[in-house]
Amino acid sequence: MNLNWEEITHVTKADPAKELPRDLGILAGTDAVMVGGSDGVTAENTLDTIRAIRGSFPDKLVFQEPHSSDHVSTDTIEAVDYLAVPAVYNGDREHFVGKHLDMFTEVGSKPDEVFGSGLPVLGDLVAAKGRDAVDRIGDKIVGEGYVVQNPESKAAAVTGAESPFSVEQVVGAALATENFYGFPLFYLEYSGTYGGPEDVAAAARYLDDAALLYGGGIESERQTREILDAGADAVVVGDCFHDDPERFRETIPS
Ligand code: 1GP
Repeated sequence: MNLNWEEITHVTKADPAKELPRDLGILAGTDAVMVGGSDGVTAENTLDTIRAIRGSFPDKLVFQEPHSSDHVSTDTIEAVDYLAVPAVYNGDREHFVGKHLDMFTEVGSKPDEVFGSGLPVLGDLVAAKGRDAVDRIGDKIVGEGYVVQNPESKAAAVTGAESPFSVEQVVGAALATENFYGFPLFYLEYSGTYGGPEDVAAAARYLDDAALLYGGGIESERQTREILDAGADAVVVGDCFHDDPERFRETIPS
């Protein structure tokens, strides 16, 4: 992965199931866009969203954050810079490990279905093509160690994250992200509510290599600053982008 988080402090999360703001010019000051959501997302609406963003900002860094392999297609993979794939530490088995194994099982054993070459595959050829397919997406996949801290959120309902982590557990998850799982990203997800700087400050003290992202309830530059000052590499702003584009502008640090 070749991402420089020194240059990324503000990330916009665009939900493909929601309408985009009429004026996409508001994205000018954001450093990256992450396309993904928990409900009503398909590969088609994901691709439409990616294309709309690319139409206004061809060089904007764009991630797809799929919550299911159904959201991913050859076209979405080609259209984005990176696929950010969450592994939810306080979620159910499916959302921590199950979906990832399923994804690699599919890519390894049915590369044509994933990449659509149309060639018949048998025996060793399957293995060769499976490895090739993984090589093709390997450079794009960014694993995210993920903690969902708002049990009332849709993200928590979808991932089975019923219990938020204590600060000590957040620290443990940050340490495991960097020292055991080797994910390049650690994401504190307060989706829909502002969680404040406490978890961020605790996690930041233990992360040297993994980038620390905070998302949830950010509606002002003051909140953005508070989270960045606590040690996050970047804030992620979602709802406000769709619901209140004028306010969204104010979340971008000047
Ligand atoms: C959601 O972390 C993002 O996945 C952003 O949260 O929608 O509350 O801004 P909000």
